[in-house]
Amino acid sequence: MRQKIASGLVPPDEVCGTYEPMELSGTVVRLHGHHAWVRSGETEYMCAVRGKFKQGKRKERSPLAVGDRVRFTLNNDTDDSEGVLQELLERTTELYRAHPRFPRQRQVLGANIELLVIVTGADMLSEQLLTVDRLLISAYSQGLTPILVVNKTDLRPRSEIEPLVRCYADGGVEIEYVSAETGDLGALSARFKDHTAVFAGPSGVGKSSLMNALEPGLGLRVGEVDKVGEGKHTTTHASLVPMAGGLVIDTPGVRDFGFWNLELHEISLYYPDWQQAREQCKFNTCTHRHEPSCGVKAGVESGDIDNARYQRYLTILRETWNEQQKLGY
Ligand SMILES: Nc1nc2c(ncn2[C@@H]2O[C@H](COP(=O)(O)OP(=O)(O)OP(=O)(O)O)[C@@H](O)[C@H]2O)c(=O)[nH]1
Ligand SMILES: [Mg+2]
Ligand SMILES: [Zn+2]
Repeated sequence: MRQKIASGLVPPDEVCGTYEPMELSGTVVRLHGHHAWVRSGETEYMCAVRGKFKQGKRKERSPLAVGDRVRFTLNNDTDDSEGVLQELLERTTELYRAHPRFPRQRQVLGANIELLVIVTGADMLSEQLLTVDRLLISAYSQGLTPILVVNKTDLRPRSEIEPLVRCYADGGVEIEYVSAETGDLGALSARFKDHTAVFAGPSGVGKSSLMNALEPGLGLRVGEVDKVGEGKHTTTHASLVPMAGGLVIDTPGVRDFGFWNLELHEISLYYPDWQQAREQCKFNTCTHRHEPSCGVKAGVESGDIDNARYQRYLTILRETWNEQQKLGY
């Protein structure tokens, strides 16, 4: 695929000799420094990010995200013409979190997506469940459909994996067991046709490897085996690529996925399988911790709600409270 168009010019007007800028629309596939790469048809155009597209709203680092639909013009009369962004079209959905370095601000990891593919590695699954819970809360609160993918199933028997994720299966989450290594991709490849998805999860679980397996020839960079688990991030920038009949955003591993603008008592609203229990709570702002007459705690006691998942919920509540205290909320 060409990085730049050789010439995006409409022939000069014969009468006055001026060039009309050519207007195109496309999708942001990568953002880097002060440039956005925009795909329109089969071609990628490099557009300088200037003016209103550089500075986000007060609570946002950047107004642009991978997956954004934009209109742009090509108006240079040289061969290496750069596009100029003209308009950011309205988003249908977004996946966002609190910016890791500037937590008061929102960071959009992907725009106009339907599926959030939460990737984990079978070998380190127990340590990754807190991230899974945070990503599920984000998916449900942001209107995305989650798919939980357990990769690296070649490293661990299914009988050890299933009990760890049974609470999600019982809660109605779609789960796919795969191995990028052996090419056993189950039903996953059929899930992307005509959809836009984002792959998210801890570093080193095999997000890029899986995408390479799902779309041979993609050639995304993957980590070296001996460096995995050292917190090394192989993918450093989100990018959108065509994959298995749809579009997928590969993201860098998330170490922390902080919520943005979420009240403590709202967190449990995004445990859809707890809804019936929640309706039994005396207070409608119940956080299911210390409050009396709590349907969720009763559910844990009766065994209807998985205790390990509830304990992780308490951890998420505590972590979120700490994050908010630091910010002075
Ligand atoms: N055994 C085994 N190893 C795998 C599998 N999938 C990926 N790996 C290995 O896991 C390591 C990390 O893979 P990546 O695809 O770079 O992981 P990632 O999730 O994209 O990591 P970041 O880009 O850092 O977020 C590489 O050494 C892969 O070869 C698998 O199914 N089984
Ligand atoms: Mg990667
Ligand atoms: Zn309660």
